[in-house]
Amino acid sequence: MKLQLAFALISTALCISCNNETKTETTAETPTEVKKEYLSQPLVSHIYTADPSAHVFNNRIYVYPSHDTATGTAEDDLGSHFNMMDYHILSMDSVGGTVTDHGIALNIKNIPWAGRQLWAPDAAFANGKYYLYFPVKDKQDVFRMGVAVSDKPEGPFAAEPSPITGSYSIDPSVFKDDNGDFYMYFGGIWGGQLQRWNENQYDSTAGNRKPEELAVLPRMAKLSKDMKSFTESVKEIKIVDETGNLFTEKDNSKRFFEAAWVFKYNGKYYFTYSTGDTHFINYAIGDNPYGPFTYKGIILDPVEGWTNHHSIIESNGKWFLFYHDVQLSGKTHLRNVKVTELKFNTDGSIQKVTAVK
Ligand code: FUB
Repeated sequence: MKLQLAFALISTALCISCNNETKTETTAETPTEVKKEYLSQPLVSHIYTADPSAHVFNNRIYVYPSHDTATGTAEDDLGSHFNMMDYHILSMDSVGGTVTDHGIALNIKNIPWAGRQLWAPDAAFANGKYYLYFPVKDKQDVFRMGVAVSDKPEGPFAAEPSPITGSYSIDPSVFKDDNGDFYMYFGGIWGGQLQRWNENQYDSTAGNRKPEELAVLPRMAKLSKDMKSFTESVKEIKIVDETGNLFTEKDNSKRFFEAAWVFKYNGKYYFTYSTGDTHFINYAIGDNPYGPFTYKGIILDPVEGWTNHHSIIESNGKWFLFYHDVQLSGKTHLRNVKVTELKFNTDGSIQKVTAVK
């Protein structure tokens, strides 16, 4: 705890020169034990960014992150301090190249049904348009998924007047299968409210699962051709162990928490996700987009900060893991996105990444 605090004070001081959103000066003593070795450096340091959803559009890498801001909202277990107001899209011609911030792509004030907290987005290209998918609490404080449309990958995006019918919770992630079908994977427990949704019905009194109970499952639905609605009712996705059993809530280093991301490798579907309170990014493999997915292991060890959220893409024959940590601020809600190469073994398993030592 003491060590974490010291880290926070030092990095806040460093950030004064690189970010106009953190202004608090500090005169902390410099302890010797806080030296960290980072695998990668932040993609940008003039704003705080998190939850990077990366895609290759028109031979360029676009990153759709959350835009973290210091709004002064008090921290609580439901994540109220993650009080984001807009999105900025980042792009680069290749990993390691100059990163462009394209400015505000969508502001919460231009989403008619939105209440508060613009969380982790994703994007897709279809019908000659770019679609930005985002979770935000509606005016009743229930998370829903919205969609906004643009002619350009970097926006600006125009939000549809209402949320996607039947959508709920957080962290939309849109996967395009080889046959052109799109699926949205989503959900997040605790502050993401997924535990309140059973059989697609909302119960504001439903609490977190008890340790012996089956863990809450992530959700998915196929997207319609218009990319603005679901073609089917929302379904649960099974993540099972090698013997086919579902995880219980006490298996919290393996069960789903939030940050779903799906990709295909050698004909197999990889469902990847964060374990939240144990801070891992894990993966499970299946034979079709609906699962079940069999748990295989850890992709990314805990990073600095409470949340762990990622995306995985192939670009120019290499695979990359986009992730975030709190190197610039030391504060859990002021994060910075990063990228590193991801390597597969010949049997399709993934070589685990440790991003900080
Ligand atoms: O950025 C807000 C929330 O924090 C995201 O929706 C979660 O995945 C976690 O990263």
